[in-house]
Amino acid sequence: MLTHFIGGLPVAVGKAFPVHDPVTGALARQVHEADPEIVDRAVRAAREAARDWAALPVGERAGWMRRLAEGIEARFDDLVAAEIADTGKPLDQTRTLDIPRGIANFRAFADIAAQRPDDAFHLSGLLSYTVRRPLGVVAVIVPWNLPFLLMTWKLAPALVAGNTVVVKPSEQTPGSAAVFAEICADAGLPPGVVNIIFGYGSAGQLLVEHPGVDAVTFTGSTRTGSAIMRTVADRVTPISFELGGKNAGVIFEDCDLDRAVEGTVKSVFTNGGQVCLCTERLYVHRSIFEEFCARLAVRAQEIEPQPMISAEHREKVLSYYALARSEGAKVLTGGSVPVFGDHRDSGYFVEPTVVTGLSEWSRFNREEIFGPVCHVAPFDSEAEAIDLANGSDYGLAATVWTTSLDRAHRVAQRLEAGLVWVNTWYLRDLRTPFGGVKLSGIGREGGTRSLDFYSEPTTITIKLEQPDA
Ligand code: 6OD
Repeated sequence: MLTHFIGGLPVAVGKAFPVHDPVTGALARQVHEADPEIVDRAVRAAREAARDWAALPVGERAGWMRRLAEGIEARFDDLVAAEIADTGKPLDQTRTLDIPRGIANFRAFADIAAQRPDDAFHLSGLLSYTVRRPLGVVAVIVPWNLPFLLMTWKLAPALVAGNTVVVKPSEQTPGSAAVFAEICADAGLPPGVVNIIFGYGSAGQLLVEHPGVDAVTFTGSTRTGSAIMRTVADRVTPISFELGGKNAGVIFEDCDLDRAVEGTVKSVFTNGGQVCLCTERLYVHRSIFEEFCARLAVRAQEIEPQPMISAEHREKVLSYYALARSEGAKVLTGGSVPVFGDHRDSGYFVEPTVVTGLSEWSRFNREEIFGPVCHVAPFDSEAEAIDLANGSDYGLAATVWTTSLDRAHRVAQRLEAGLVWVNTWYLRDLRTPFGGVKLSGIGREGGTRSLDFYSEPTTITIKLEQPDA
């Protein structure tokens, strides 16, 4: 049974809750559920550790981040196994993306923090400079789609900036966080610097409303994000949110069609479409629309389906497939549940699906589905494509496929999204600002933006007396 990790120790308190294997639907593990007392213990442990951790020179904290990266390398196979057990992700993706990004996150933020200069401003007779202080205890609330990647993406900058943390992974994906707790303990990380509690959204709610929490970082749905905002509003707690997306892909007639099809296959279907950056709305120039649709549909049929995270999430995705049919969409491929004839038939799979013919105002084209599915629509001009792509309440990511350099810049700069990839998708430089506009989030993390969020500057201004001439 998985236990909480508080003050450097496993804590086996709380009733058990089940985690199911998405591939088969079978019970995979039991986990202790945090109650109010456990949440309080975790926040107190983090507060007790906060002063000494913040007092360490940044170079020493960076050294701890590098030791954690080494710990992840040493437990690589255990982390891969834990992540796959909870999510049903493909082995190859887990080995090349999810777990390596944990290592990269700790190394990148160690380097960025250790090398970061402080600000200094000189103005006749005045010298001002800033010192940055950590916020204190950060609540880190992690979703189920990229559990280890996103936990470490938040932990590394929060810790290196001098904060202590209480992490609440998704109830569906506690496994890699439990292995990470062992890595922290084995590395000898000071007790209380990292605390991990397990439970449902109710445990997350207890955590963010705890008065000992100084900041909240969250990746997940817009609905949960706005509930957290309401909870912390009275205490004016700093928040950093990366929320939902309804990301557009714009495919111009001058694109390299092979690259555009393959890149779009990745951007729609990676992780079963369960990445907030996945493309769900495609706009394709009318002159290549039929060919693009046909090729995308063929490639979608070749994809190995990946399970949805839960039976409930599968029902949600299937409800959009039904909606598309009820509104008269043309289903180019998929639209149903695959039949394997083996143990996977009791898992949470849906078919990779491509549809056309729906109105831009359909809920199918306006709401985040978070499954292996996209809608494809034609456009006639660059201006129309930009309007269509921007016609969303969300603004996280977009892709543009063109061989024209001018067009690439022109269009990318007019798209209302925090992230635009041109002729590629989800290639990351961890130093860049990362986050969304509109309903897709508040704030940016990444590089020094993360360190800015996880610390606050104090400006010190000194009047310099001028010697008499
Ligand atoms: O790659 C990242 O750093 C990141 N924050 C990815 C977020 C994916 C959301 O599903």
